[in-house]
Amino acid sequence: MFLRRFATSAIVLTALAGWAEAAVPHNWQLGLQPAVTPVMAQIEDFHRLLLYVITAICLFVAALLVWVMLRYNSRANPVPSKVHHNTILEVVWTGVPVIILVLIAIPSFKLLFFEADIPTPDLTVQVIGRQWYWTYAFPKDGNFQFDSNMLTDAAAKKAGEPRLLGVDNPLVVPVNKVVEVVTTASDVIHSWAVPAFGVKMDAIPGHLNHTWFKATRLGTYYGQCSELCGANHAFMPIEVKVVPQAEYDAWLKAAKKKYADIDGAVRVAAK
Ligand SMILES: [Cu+2]
Repeated sequence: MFLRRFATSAIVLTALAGWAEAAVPHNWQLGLQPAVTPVMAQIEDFHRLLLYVITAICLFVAALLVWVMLRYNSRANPVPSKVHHNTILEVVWTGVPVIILVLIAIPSFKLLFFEADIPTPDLTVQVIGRQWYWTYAFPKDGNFQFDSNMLTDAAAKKAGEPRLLGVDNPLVVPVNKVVEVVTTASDVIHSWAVPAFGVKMDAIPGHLNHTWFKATRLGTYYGQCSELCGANHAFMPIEVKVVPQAEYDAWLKAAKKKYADIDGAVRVAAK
């Protein structure tokens, strides 16, 4: 009864938390940001599954502890048992955790392979981490690149952007398209992470890492550098606008012209 009530309130809390959230973190937020990509949806499911498993295990261990304290304290049980070995019990308490871990490993590996297996991309974006901003390059779509810097508090307020998350030049991608993300860095290791996409990929100098996302909902999504990279690590946010294809095409056309003169290391890295 208690367990069922606990599970119900956990589900209600999770649902409420999901309902109340937008694409930015909130005070008193419970749970993850709502999933916007198939990968994040699966991460959410896996996260929920693990939450139920660990809740059950914690309750079971706590109940055992309470039972031992009440039943076998010196007053309730003045003559202690001399039993020091029980083969069946040892086999069970070794075997059951092994079975639980193997059962958890199956969906875990499925998810890992789903993330690692990049579908045929509709577009490729190269993400270059720098101290302390991001450069986005489109090596296949016109070979241009631009820098994305955090807005100051005043500029963010004026633009209606969230503080410490809004940037001057956000990355723009079309909705429902597979975006291949190739990460690298020009100085130290950074990490490009957008929670709503379920994406977190290290950006390492002299190395190309690949990942992908397919955003299925329009909107603006935020993330942050997730690898400690120096003094301004906390001030190189990520902003991605997911827009309809037509809007993306218009942005791409304008961006090619706007950023045509900007040159950089991308040509070397892109080929
Ligand atoms: Cu960083």
